[in-house]
Amino acid sequence: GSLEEMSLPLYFGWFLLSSIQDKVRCTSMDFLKTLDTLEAFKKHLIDFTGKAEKEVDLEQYFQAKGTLHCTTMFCNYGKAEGAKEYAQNPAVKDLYGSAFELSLSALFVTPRTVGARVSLSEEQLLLWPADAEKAAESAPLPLGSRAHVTLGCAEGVEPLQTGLDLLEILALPNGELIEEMELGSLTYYGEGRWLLALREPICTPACFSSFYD
Ligand code: 2AM
Repeated sequence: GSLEEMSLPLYFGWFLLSSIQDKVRCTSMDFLKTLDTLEAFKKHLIDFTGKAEKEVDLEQYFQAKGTLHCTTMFCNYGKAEGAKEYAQNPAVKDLYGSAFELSLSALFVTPRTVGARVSLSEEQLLLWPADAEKAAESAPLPLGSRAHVTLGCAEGVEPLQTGLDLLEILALPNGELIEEMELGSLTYYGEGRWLLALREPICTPACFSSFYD
C-alpha cells in the first residue's frame, strides 16, 4: 500500500490510565470469583464446560489481553473498510491525544469473553463509527451500544468477539434477574450469558489515541 495507508494504526481507541487498569482488573476478578460460587451459575455450568458435573474456575478460564482499552475503530493499518475516512474525520483529528473520562456501566461474561460495557457521552460518540453496531444480527441498536473494554477471552477466542457478545446480550428483550449483588444487579440471558449492571459505574480517565503493533 501507499505510505499514507501504512501510517494508519491497527486501531484507534481510549486507553485506560494504568493505575485504573489494576482496579478494573481487580473488580472483574472479584466478580468472576463471586459468580463462580453462585448456585444459579452452577445450575448453568454446562454452558461453559459442555458437561453438567464438570467444575470451572472462571479466573483461570479467561486470559487477559494487553493494556485495557475501548476500541473505537479497528483500522488494520488501513486495510479495514472505512479506516481512512475515520482517520480523516475532524473530530478524530481534533481529539487525538486528549483525555476523557470513560464510564464503565456493566460487566458481562459469556463462555467466550468477559468485558466491561462502556456508556459513551455525547462528545465520546463523536469518535464512534456510525456502522459499529451493524454487526448486530438483531434490529439496529443505538449508536455506541457496542462500546466495551475486553477483560479476557477464553482459549482460542479473538478479542473481536467481546463486542459481538455484548451486542447479542443487548439485543435480547429481557433476561432473568438472578440477584442483587453488592456491585449491582445480576441478570442471566441464557446460553451462559451474564450481565452485572453496576450500581456505581466505574469512572476511569482514558486517553484517545491509537495502537500500532
Ligand atoms: P476488542 O476491541 O473487542 O478488544 C486489536 O485486535 C484490537 O482491535 C482488540 O482490542 C480487538 O477487539 C479489536 N478488533 C479486532 N478486530 C476487530 C474488528 N474486526 N472489529 C472491531 N474491533 C476489532
